[in-house]
Amino acid sequence: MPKERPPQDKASDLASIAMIEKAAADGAIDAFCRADAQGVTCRFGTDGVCCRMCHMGPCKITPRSPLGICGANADTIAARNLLREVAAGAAAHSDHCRHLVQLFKAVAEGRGGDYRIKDETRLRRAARSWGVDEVGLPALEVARQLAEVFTKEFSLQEGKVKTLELAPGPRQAIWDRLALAPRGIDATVVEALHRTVMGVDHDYRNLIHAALKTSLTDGWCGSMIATAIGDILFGTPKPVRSRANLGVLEAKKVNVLVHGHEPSLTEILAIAARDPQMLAAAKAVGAEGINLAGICCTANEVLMRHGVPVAGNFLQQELAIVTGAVEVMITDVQCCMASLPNVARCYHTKIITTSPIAKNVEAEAVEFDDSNALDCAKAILRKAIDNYPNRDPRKVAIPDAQSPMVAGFSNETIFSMLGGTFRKSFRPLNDAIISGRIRGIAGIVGCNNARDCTDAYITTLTKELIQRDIIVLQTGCAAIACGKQGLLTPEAALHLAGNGLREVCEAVGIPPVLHMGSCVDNSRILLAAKFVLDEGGLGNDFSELPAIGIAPEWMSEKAVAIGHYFVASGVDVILGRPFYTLGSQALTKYLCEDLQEIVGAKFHYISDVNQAIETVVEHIERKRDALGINRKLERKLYDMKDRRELNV
Ligand code: BF8
Ligand code: SF4
Repeated sequence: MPKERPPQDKASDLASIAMIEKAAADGAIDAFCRADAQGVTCRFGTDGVCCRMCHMGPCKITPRSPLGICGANADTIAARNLLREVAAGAAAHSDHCRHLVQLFKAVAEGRGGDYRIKDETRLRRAARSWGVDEVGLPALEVARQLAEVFTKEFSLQEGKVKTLELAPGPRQAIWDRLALAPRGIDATVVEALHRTVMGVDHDYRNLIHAALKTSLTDGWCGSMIATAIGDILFGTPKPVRSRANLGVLEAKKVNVLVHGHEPSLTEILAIAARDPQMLAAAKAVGAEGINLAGICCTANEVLMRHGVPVAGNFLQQELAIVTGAVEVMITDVQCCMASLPNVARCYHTKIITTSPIAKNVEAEAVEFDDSNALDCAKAILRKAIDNYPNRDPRKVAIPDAQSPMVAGFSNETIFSMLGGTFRKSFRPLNDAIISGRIRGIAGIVGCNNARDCTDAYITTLTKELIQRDIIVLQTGCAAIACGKQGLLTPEAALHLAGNGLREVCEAVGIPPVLHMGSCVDNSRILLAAKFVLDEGGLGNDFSELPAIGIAPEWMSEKAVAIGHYFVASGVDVILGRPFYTLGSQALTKYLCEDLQEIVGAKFHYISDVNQAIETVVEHIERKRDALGINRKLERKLYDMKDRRELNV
């Protein structure tokens, strides 16, 4: 039997540790147990040299059999596998985007049911960004034309997607020169899959070219549009106070957890949960009210816009159920574990799936209908209310753990916080970086991973970097990990940030770690970097910025796509665990060295947090040197001769 880790090696926060222990006592099997049961990982898998692209295989590469039956070597096989991951990750973000585009189109055409355009200023700004002349047009007409532009981004067969034009000019020129600019999302993802079929692309460099191109349909297209539509329909996030960790669940209320990624359902649930009729129904079963809380990126979406508290990140989805206090967990797409109904069976919790493309044999499926959203949301809430009397008080143990946090840092917010309402500007940030009070910018993003001690790498790295005057931008489960540790409050700046960063944070009233949203909102980080470039004084291209991206505990294929679009944009990326490429020296060298010459950035595989801290600092200081902003002011002692020369 493989060895089981003690709870404190599985998770780094006390609430999670307590629930891991409770799960064991209650007979619930969680992801950590299953990770331990999996034992040592298959080397052919982690090395990326297992190929099942055709049915002569599966083939695996070993010293004795260095070629698959078709002759594909380790380089080809590992690169093909990696490209498929990028295609899957980009497809996930972009399909999520497609759903939002369809909803946006329906709203524009007056078929949007309970959805409206909430932020017309954002709509008009987006229209201008995507080349729609909005002047003099009514909002719905602007939306209709913009929806058409967005729809074309999926179907474009030739040329390149329009969203790329939001990137800085020099980066667009690099993409053009390298033929990296993708055509439509659908065509690009289809091409990626085609190229990985047996007997097509065998050049690992060409396959990575395809991976970078495909990833751009995510970061500089699907995710960018998903963020824009989210803001238009549901409101552009502004700073909002809330709380994070399992302690946000309430013993005397009906607890409803939203989990997944698509914001349309949760937006309406947030409204439905405040409905007086719903509240009366909850009281009628003896509860004091309805408590809506989130898990994963759906949590980030409703947190940013409504201040709805966050119960946890990826690896707390099962642990939330283990509290015994959750009436219903509502899932949609992505990162919702297959195990949820199994864990729920130990308690009274109902798992409800809502997407026709994401069902579970053991869960109840209630299809969510956009055109009848409020009624659907209320029907689901009613199921939660009806389930409240089934709660078994002997099984309830909500950890007394929650930290205050401030989220909602859209770029619009950062602009006005830095520059003031009347002089919105990134200038103070650029000035602080140029003067050295802030050394640089780190984007810490992505998941947590059941094979690691959850959240430990993310939170240690974040604390150490702010201490070294590096401002940290976050999204996804990494942001929630830091929220649980109290790092997302302005007060954290006082205690933990270095002197320079602290001064800046105090002056403008921001935390040293900025929560910028869900994983599709990594597009906000890309745009923040662009606004820094536009402001001037820090180079012309992303590759010149003292900035770096880090995914410390990533696990999802979506993170593979995200890593690629950051590198394709010229931003180095540190990965806390390597891609499945170590079986190919050539491919690993290509990703971690050669790409530097080609796109101006590369990947770093760094599993040790201390080494990651060192690499971040070195990288940022090297970029500062190249920009010439690390120049020491030389103090010259003048003698009489010098003085006479100065006078002439
Ligand atoms: O899209 S960070 S575990 S929830 S994949 Fe998933 Fe990873 Fe969390 Fe959001 Ni992103
Ligand atoms: Fe084997 Fe080649 Fe088929 Fe892959 S594509 S399974 S390496 S024969």
